[in-house]
Amino acid sequence: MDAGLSLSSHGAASLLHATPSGLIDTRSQYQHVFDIYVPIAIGVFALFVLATLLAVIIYRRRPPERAARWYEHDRLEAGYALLLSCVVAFLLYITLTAEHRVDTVSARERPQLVVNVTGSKWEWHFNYPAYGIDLYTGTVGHQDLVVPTGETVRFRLASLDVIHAFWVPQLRYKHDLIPGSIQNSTLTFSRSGLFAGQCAEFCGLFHSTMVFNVRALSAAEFTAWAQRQQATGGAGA
Ligand SMILES: [Cu+2]
Repeated sequence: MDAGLSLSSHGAASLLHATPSGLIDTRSQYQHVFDIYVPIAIGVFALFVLATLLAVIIYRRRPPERAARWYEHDRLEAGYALLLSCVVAFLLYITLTAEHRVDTVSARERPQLVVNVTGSKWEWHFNYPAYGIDLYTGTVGHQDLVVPTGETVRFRLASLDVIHAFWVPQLRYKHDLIPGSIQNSTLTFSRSGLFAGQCAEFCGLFHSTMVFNVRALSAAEFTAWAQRQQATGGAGA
């Protein structure tokens, strides 16, 4: 799936897989995590189904004199607990490692554009400090978050009230907005396009109306758009 999104860094290039175009791709990190989680989840599910079926067949109703006498098995249970603990520790390790790599890249990258993305009940506010542009989606607004392609864009994610999540499904990108802190994401859009976005953290009555679009334009088109916004005070499209 080429969604046209990459996360790049000059300083931490060796930390992430490079895409064929030379950009660093955060999605491959998460793909790697996903590829490990899914087989483990399927294996655990199959184990539970098998154990349940065996229990139903082996311990089905029978005359009282033939019922099983034992009800616990310390060694088996300890081994099972140990196995599950190892699986959890392993999954935590690969998850936190992937997140650390992405955070490292976000912190080191020097962005060409910074966009402050603020979530609140129930709208998005996109602020471009270098251009003095402010965009508000309003409730059920499909206001576009406009970004240039081929340039490093840093999103500074913040929330005014509760936890929201900045989610662009087609780009396979999601990041929480935590009240009281700023989360940094540094992304590079490798091709232009329009991508639907949505708040992905239940945040109250109108959670489902927190929608927006990401519109990736060529660098020249973006500059023209930004100048139009500045000239019209945000009334231009
Ligand atoms: Cu929300």
